[in-house]
Amino acid sequence: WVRVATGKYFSKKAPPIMRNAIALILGGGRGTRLFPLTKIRSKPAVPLAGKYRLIDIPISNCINSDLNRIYVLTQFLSVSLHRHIRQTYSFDSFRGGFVELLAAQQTVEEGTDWYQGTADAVRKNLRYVNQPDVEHVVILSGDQLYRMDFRDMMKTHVENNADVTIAGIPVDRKEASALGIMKADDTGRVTGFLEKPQTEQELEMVRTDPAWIDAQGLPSKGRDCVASMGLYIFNKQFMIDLLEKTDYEDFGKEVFPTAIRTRRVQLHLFDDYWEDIGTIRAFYEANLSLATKNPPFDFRCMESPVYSRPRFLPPSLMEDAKVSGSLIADGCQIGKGAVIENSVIGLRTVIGENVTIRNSVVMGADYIDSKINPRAETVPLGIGDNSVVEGSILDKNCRIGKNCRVVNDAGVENQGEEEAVQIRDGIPIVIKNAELPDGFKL
Ligand code: ADQ
Ligand code: ADP
Repeated sequence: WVRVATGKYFSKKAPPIMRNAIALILGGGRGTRLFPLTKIRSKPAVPLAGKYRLIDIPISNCINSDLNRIYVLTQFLSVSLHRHIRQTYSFDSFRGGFVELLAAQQTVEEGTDWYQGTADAVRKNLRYVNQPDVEHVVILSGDQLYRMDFRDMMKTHVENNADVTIAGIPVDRKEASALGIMKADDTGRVTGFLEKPQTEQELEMVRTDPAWIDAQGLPSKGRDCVASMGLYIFNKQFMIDLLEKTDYEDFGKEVFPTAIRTRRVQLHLFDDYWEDIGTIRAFYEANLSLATKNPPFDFRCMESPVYSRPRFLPPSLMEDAKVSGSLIADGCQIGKGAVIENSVIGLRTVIGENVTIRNSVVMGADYIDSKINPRAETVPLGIGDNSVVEGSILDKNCRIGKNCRVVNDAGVENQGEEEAVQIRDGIPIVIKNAELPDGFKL
């Protein structure tokens, strides 16, 4: 033990548990499930909760877990993502650390193919993993909303001498077909893993007795499946050997079902809010759930904040609006008579007079329309007077005219590929930079 000037004691023998770990965040495949939000940007750059981006969630979890060496794997590199990372995540030289983007399109040596799957994406970047002081590789998904201290998971991994540890959450069997489902023995060793079981028979093979979950100290509440959360800790050497000797493309489909037979694959149980927001419907619902009194995920957490780019925007101005159950980000201007209910209103949104916005996610704008040199020929940025927006997503920099109606009145499920307004999972989406003329009706 060493006594330092502050009077606190530090043990030289107990290095921080994350010292030899790096994180790889899987920032997205082709991004088709979030299309058209991913039409002109990579998935990690998709705006979330009015002022963040998807990538801020896993990066913040890493930083709050003492994990400061972070790579983000993405299929294509947008200028905005690069700028966001560079301007937000710079570490001081005493603490050290970095957030580095690795884009598929830029890896010439490993071939010009896009990453085929999650394991393939990691394989193509093994040279960053294979550093002398790296012992553990933490692999994370880029499209989930949750708060987790990865030090707890690392503890499970190290104490069990595992080759790989998978974070798992109890779920209802209704959700099982969209997730990797595993079962474990009493020591937490994973003995069965099936990616997205579709039939009753498959489900039976990996089903967990709710009593087993209760016995682990988590209330099962009848849930009889343990789902992989898509978060893994690998021993570096095991991972390198495995990926170099096989051509497995996917962790869930190929790596785990075989690894459990010969290696120690450990389960780390977690039971708190965790949501995969990789589809339009899930993304929409997760955003709206934040605009409630007791949100399932609380951004207001002093101990473990979510970081994002500081922007120095002015507070939002509301003239005489009726706002209920909504998040209003900085720099907005909301006109007289506006009604905003259960919605997320993003940075710099301009809302005209008597506008109604219900159950909608409005992402805001990247800039404020210039008052000095307004572009007279275009519809002004924001939502024009008397317009109605319901149950919709408005991507950034939308120009919606006066007396418009963006509501899925006809109940269409999916529509459009190129249009300014498209429908996915029943949700109208006004794409980025779209301009809707006065009187537009969906
Ligand atoms: P899915 O989410 O269906 O299931 P996948 O499509 O492989 O799996 O995506 C996992 C993560 O990796 C996502 O964040 C995705 O954006 C990203 N990703 C996918 N392909 C990529 C690529 N080529 N390059 C970079 N990033 C890529 C997975 C597991 C399940 C588990 C769920 C939990 O396979 O077992 O239950 O996650 O959400
Ligand atoms: P998105 O990925 O959401 O489509 P953009 O490429 O439009 O994003 O960039 C959005 C962010 O970048 C905004 O926060 C905006 O303020 C900032 N930004 C845009 N242009 C510039 C610029 N030229 N210099 C610095 N920041 C910029």
